[in-house]
Amino acid sequence: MSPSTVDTHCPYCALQCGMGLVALPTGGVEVVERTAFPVNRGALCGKGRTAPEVLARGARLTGPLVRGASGALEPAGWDEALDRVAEGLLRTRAAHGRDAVGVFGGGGLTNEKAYALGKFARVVLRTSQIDYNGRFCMSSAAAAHQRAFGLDRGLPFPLEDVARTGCVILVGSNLAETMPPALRYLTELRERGGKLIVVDPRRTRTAEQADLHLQPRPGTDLALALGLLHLALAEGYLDEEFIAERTNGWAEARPGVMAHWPELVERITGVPVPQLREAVRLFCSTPDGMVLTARGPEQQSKGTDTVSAWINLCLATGRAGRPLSGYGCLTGQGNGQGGREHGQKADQLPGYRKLDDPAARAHVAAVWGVDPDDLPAPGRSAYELLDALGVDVHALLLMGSNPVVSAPRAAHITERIASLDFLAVCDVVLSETAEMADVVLPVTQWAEETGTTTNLEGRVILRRKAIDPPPEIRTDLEVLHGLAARLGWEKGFPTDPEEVFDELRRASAGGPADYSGITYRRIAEEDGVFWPCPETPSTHPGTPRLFLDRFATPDGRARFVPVLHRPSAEEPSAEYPLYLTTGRVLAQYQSGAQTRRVRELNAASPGPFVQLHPQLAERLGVAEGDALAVTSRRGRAVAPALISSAIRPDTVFMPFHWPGEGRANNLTNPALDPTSRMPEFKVCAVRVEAAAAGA
Ligand SMILES: Nc1nc2c(c(=O)[nH]1)N[C@H]1C(S)=C(S)[C@@H](COP(=O)(O)OP(=O)(O)OC[C@H]3O[C@@H](n4cnc5c(=O)[nH]c(N)nc54)[C@H](O)[C@@H]3O)O[C@H]1N2
Ligand SMILES: Nc1nc2c(c(=O)[nH]1)N[C@H]1C(S)=C(S)[C@@H](COP(=O)(O)OP(=O)(O)OC[C@H]3O[C@@H](n4cnc5c(=O)[nH]c(N)nc54)[C@H](O)[C@@H]3O)O[C@H]1N2
Ligand code: SF4
Ligand SMILES: [Mo]
Repeated sequence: MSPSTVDTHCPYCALQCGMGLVALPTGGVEVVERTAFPVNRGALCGKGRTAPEVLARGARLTGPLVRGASGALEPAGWDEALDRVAEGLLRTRAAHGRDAVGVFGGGGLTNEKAYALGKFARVVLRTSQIDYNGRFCMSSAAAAHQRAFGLDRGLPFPLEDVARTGCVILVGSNLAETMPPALRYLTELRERGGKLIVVDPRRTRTAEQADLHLQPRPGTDLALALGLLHLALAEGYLDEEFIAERTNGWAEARPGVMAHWPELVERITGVPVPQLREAVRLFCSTPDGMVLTARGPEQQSKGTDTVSAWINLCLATGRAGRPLSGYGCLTGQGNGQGGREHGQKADQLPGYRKLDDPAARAHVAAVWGVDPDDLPAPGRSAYELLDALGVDVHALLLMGSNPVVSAPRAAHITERIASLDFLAVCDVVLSETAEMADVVLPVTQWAEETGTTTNLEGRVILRRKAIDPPPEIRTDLEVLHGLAARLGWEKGFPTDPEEVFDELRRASAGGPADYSGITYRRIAEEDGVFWPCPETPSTHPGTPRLFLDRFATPDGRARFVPVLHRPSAEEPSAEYPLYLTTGRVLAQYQSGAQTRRVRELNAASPGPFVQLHPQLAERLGVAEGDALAVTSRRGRAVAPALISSAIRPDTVFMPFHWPGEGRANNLTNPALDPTSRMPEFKVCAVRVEAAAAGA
């Protein structure tokens, strides 16, 4: 490797693949292999490889924009732009009170940014109204983790363990498209003789790798998990010793399991009983095993209970808290893990502390130099916050999300955003949400700044700056510093990421996600450090594997949560006879704000589509490529037909990466999980017809 190569990580998903960057004399960077980083060992998907294209002038914002007298966004200087934001926020606060000012963050922000944004909301704005897009991502798994284990770290073990266990049940993850380099671990698993079971209503590229593919109706994973546990019990696979020694609550959970006998579960899920039996045999006849979930089972109005049901299966069969065994959630965004730990969540303080815990308030207030009584109470969850815009919340500062495309019931949310008195957006590109802003603040990108993220394994890693940003661009930390100064906080918002990280370490010390022993230097020397990693002893190695001796509950035992299956908030009816489920394609990322600006990715995935089964296509009389109108109780979307026998005949699938008439979120149901407040992105009822007929 040449000395001018800078070791860093991809700007996109939670795998946070290691990559090298070489600065080009012509500006920009070239991506080179970084084989030493263990998670991806040099492999990258097309998104990571092409990320430098978004650094180009044509793709990105090149200076601040403010809405002028004509109503259009016009170039402005930084002082004018920041003054306008400060005025906008202050005017709303004066007119409607502190909680009328909202903040919306993102799981793609580095730990330093997420921490500074949460502090800015609580200390400078003193608003309770802050949440972030991670609520739309893994919040159900996080809530279920907390309930069962007393701690939420997506994977309680490194990914390398996945390759060495006996059997993996992968529930609603299409990682062959969403984290391609991670597929290697599943391939290795099978090469070593381990088994892979995939649960997905579609036969995805991931499902094609499986020894057994279960293809349930959308929204029925809860019944499926209960049914598998029922069979495990009936067939004598429970680990009574583990249940007795390391868990509580089995007696309460057992009746719900007994109530889900195989034939009932077949009726609910559509998965034939012999396949249920085969799954139990594969999972239970090896000495160790894992269940991994992703958005499929989690983005449901019962996502938390669903994940609890899968955790119960692990606990009852002794597949948790032991080497090469356990439950894990495959977190999604670049900093999906760290972004949920340091205070941009409505109910949270740094270090994964709770805002309603007096000791936590006292600790963090002392680090921040404020009175604990001045810290606000917990606020609204992401969808509820967006839904309150223009009603109770009249000004919004948005950093790192594009809800016009990605929020459920997006047409309604777009109206709510339009009804704000004031909107400021920090972004790297002019996203669909930024287009609606009063002030757009252009910020630096991954190759141009330093900061830490925490990958899906709980490994805290360092992204390093390789090149200088264009002169008119600032970092998110500089934006917060500039705004805080205008709102009376000259100090407390440093712009040096390492200084912010050192404060974060102190704020997290003693909390569940303790980073106090992690330093930039250690991360560099050790290829990342797994939290918790307390400062003392100074030799603390970090914690790659959690729960081996005890769970993080007060008595050290894991908790069964009694759960019962229930239908989705919306089931098919005569008027809306089909299931719609939504998700991702390989070449586009999230709202597409970044990847739609990359030539190669657009060529691979130029626009939305409706995936439907040949039988359904025939019944509807539609052919490949025909424009289809998909209608739900929220609205309508139009996109070409993609006919494929990989999907259930009762279900259609749309990716959500595009705005406009093909926007999948015109259709989705914002029914919320009662515990996690996760919207039901993965299930709603729709009608499908040739577009002309639906017009
Ligand atoms: N290419 C690409 N990669 C990404 C992203 C991206 O946008 N594009 N985003 C990143 C982020 S933030 C995330 S959260 C992850 C998401 O990663 P994944 O969870 O793998 O992605 P999804 O496509 O949302 O959903 C996964 C699968 O769930 C299935 N599914 C739908 N309904 C159900 C159901 O009811 N039950 C079950 N069991 N399965 C169901 C879908 O058919 C789909 O194949 O990907 C990350 N990586
Ligand atoms: N129908 C449907 N909808 C979904 C989902 C689904 O499966 N189905 N999945 C949901 C999930 S899991 C997620 S995570 C959300 C994601 O949806 P969004 O929250 O919209 O995520 P992104 O498109 O990644 O938006 C990030 C924005 O921040 C910008 N950005 C990137 N890095 C930075 C930075 O460092 N600083 C600043 N200031 N800006 C930055 C990007 O350019 C982009 O405009 O979508 C959710 N919506
Ligand atoms: S898998 Fe994720 S982290 Fe790795 S290169 Fe692709 S987008 Fe980047
Ligand atoms: Mo996500």
